[in-house]
Amino acid sequence: MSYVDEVLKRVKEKNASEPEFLQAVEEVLDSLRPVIDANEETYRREAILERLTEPDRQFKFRVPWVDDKGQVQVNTGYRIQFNNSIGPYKGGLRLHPSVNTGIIKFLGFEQIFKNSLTGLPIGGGKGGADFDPKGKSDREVMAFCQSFMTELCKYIGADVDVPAGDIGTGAREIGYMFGQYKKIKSTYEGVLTGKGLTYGGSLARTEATGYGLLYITQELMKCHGESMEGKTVVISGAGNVAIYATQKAQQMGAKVVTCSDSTGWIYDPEGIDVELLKEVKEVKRARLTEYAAARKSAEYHEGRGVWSVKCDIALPCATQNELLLDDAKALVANGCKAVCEGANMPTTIDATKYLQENGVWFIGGKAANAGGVATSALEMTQNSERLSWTFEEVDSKLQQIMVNIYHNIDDAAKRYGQEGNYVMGANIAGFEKVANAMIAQGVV
Ligand code: NDP
Ligand code: 2IT
Repeated sequence: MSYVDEVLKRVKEKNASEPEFLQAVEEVLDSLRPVIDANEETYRREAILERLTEPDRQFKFRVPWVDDKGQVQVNTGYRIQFNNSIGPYKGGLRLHPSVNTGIIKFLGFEQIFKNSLTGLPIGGGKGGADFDPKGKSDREVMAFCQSFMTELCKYIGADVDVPAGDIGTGAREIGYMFGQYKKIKSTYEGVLTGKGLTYGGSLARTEATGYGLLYITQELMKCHGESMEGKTVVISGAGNVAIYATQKAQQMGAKVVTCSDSTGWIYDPEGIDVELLKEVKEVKRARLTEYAAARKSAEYHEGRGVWSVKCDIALPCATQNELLLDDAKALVANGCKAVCEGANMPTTIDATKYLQENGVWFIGGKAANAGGVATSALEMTQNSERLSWTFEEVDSKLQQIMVNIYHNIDDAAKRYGQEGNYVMGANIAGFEKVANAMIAQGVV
C-alpha cells in the first residue's frame, strides 16, 4: 500500500465520527500523491503525513453565560492549534450551532495550507463554539464572548495563537473578546485580528476575503484571455465574504445576480444592490425577505437554488458542502466557466471532480479565500510596528498576494504535469513549505 493510502486508512479509523475532517484530509492527501510518491522514503521516515493530520493540541471547554431572562446557558468552546511550523497559529473563530470538533478540525487543517500559500509567516489553527449569535441581544453576545475569552485567553497570545472572525464572528464579537482579553491579561497586544479601526484593526480587513476572491478570479480570467467586464456572477451567502465579493465584482464591471442565507435566496436580474444588502445584513441583522421587500426587481425563493441560475462565474461564499454534484451539473449545463471558493470547502469532492472534468476552471478555498487571513497577517504586522497603513497600501498588498497565489498554484500544477488543476497546485504549494519547515525543525 502506498504511504498516502496507509495514512488515509489510519486517519479514517481514528476520526470516523468527523466526516468534514475526513473530507478535507482526503482531498489534500489524494492530490499530494505525486509529491509524496517522489519522496516517499523521506516523508515516511519523518512521518510527515501522520504529524500533519494530528493537531499539535486541542482545547474544548465549557462556556457558561446568563441570558436576558436571567437563565444560565452553557455552550461548548473550541480552539485547535494544528501546526505552527511556519508561524504562530492563525485562524478564525466560528460561532454557529453546527460547530463541533470535526468542523473545527477540518477548518484548522485547511488553514495550515492556506496560510502557507499567503507567503506570510502564519501557522494553522481554528476555534469557535456552538453558540448562535442570531436573535441574541448585544448584551447576550457580550456575555457569551466574555465567558468564551475567559477560558480562551489561557491558550492564545500575539506570538502564540491569533484568532479572528469566521461565520458568526464579526467586528462586534471580536471587540467584546478583545476587551475581555485585555482586562484579564492587562496587556494591549495584537492577540486578535479583525479588530475595530480605532483599536488596532487594519483598514481593508473587513473587505479582504471578498476582495481577494475577486482579485484571484480576475487573474484567472485574465490568464485565460478573459475579463470580468460584463460577466454574470452567481454568489451564495449574504455575510462578510459574500457582501464584499459582490461589491468588488461590481467594481470590476460584472453583474452579480444572486445571494442567499440559511433560509432562502434572492435572484435579482438587475444586479444585487450592495448598499441595501449591507443595511439588511450588517445593520439590521435581518433575513433576506427584507431585501426582497425593499427591492422591486428581486425575487425571493425559500430553500437553496442559486446554482440553477445561468452564469459565467460561480462564487460559493456561505459554508461547507453547499455546492453538490447536481449543482455542478447545472452549472456546467448553463455554460459556467469558472468556480472560485470564497467559503471553506463549499464544494463536495464529487462536484469538484465533475467541474474539473468538464473544463470549468476551479480554484479551491485554500487559495481563493486566502485574502482574509493574509490581511489578518498584515494587521499583525501593523500591530507589531505600532503603525497603521492606508486602505490603498493594504489593498495593493492584498492584490499582489492574490496574484502571486494564482501564479504559485498554477506553476505547482504545471511542475507535476497537471496544468489547470489548481486544487492540486494549491495543496502542493502549501504543503511543500510546511513539510520543509517541519523536517528542518526536527521531531517536535
Ligand atoms: P458570515 O457569518 O458573515 O456569513 C455567513 C453566510 O453564510 C450567511 O449568509 C449565512 O446565512 C450563510 N450560512 C452559514 N451557514 C449556513 C448554512 N449551514 N447553510 C446555509 N447558509 C449558511 O460568515 P463569513 O462570510 O465570514 O464566512 C462565509 C464562509 O467564508 C465560511 O465558510 C468561512 O469559513 C469562510 N471564510 C471567511 C473568512 C473571513 O474573513 N470572514 C475568510 C476565509 C473564509 P445565515 O445568516 O442565515 O446563517
Ligand atoms: O477561514 C479563514 O481563513 C478565516 N476565517 C480568516 C482567518 C483569519 O485569521 O483572518
